[in-house]
Amino acid sequence: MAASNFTFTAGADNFTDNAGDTLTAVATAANFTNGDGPVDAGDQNDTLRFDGGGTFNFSNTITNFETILLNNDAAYTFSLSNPNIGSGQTLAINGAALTTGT
Ligand SMILES: [Ca+2]
Ligand SMILES: [Ca+2]
Repeated sequence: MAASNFTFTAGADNFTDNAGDTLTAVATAANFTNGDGPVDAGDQNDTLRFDGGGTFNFSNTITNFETILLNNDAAYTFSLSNPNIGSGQTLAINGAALTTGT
């Protein structure tokens, strides 16, 4: 099983991960935008990592990620839609980096 990495850019990003790869995609508030998608992480346990907080609106076409990793101690707001998580799938949010109480 190979590991692959992708970093979102300021422009419109679209890609499909290779079958069998475990993907880590890195996003920030500046480069994860409404214009992004389709982004299909495909099979395996794939991670969408957010470096820094912000407000993130997921496109309907961002699919097949299993984990959202909040990589910094910051405030995050997410808007997801049904197609982001396929039938019978789960999406875990890892907030271990969040250490500031509110
Ligand atoms: Ca982008
Ligand atoms: Ca996946």
